[in-house]
Amino acid sequence: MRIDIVTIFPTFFDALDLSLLGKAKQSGLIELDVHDLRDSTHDRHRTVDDTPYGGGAGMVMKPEPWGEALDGILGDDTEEEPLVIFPSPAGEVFTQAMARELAAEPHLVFGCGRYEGIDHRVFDHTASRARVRLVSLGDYVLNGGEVAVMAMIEAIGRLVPGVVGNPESLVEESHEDGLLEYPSYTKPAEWRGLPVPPVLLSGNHGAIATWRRQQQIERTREVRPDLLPADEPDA
Ligand code: 6GU
Repeated sequence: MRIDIVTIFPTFFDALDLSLLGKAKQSGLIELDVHDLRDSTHDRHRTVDDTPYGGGAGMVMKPEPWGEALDGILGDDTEEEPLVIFPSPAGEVFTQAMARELAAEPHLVFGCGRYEGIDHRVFDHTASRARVRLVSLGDYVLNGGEVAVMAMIEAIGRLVPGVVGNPESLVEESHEDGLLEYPSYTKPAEWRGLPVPPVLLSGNHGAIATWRRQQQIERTREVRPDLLPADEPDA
């Protein structure tokens, strides 16, 4: 998978060299390029923002640097049409299902906005030559798209085949089956007076599976009842 990121804070993404994603980059499973939006400016101050037409608080990102930066990235993609994602609190909400969908794309481009957003014509023009999606992490406001894109790339990257060594560890996770994950325990069997639930030491795999399923349903009902299907028999 190829990933391009356009941002005014390229060093933000240095953290992607760490851990699993870093290994995926080194092995070539994920090819990541971070582009400084200011490299596509031509004035002495490398200006990327200006005051909003119609008035109002804050600044808006100018269209010209975005146009030039995206020309450079989209222009040389000859094989498959890239998908351009603009992180935005006004976008559709990012989910595990969306992460799965995006993990199957050969080329993702992330455009990180700052300030009050990007001149809207950038979205319209980009949509005339590539698929475009506005994606939000959730119902709260961040100062810019960088942290959101880091989260999305981590969620997407670990689903790219080969990035996570044991693919089975991807199956039994929160949200993969629509429920929250069951609680996990390791040795010692008793710690600070707290025992591990005895069923987990029983060796009875059927009983363990039933207990874990019950825990998933109970947890989900307590903290995320919105995730429970209406017809969940044990709910
Ligand atoms: Cl994707 N961007 C910003 N700026 N704020 C957000 C967000 C994205 N998702 C939630 N809040």
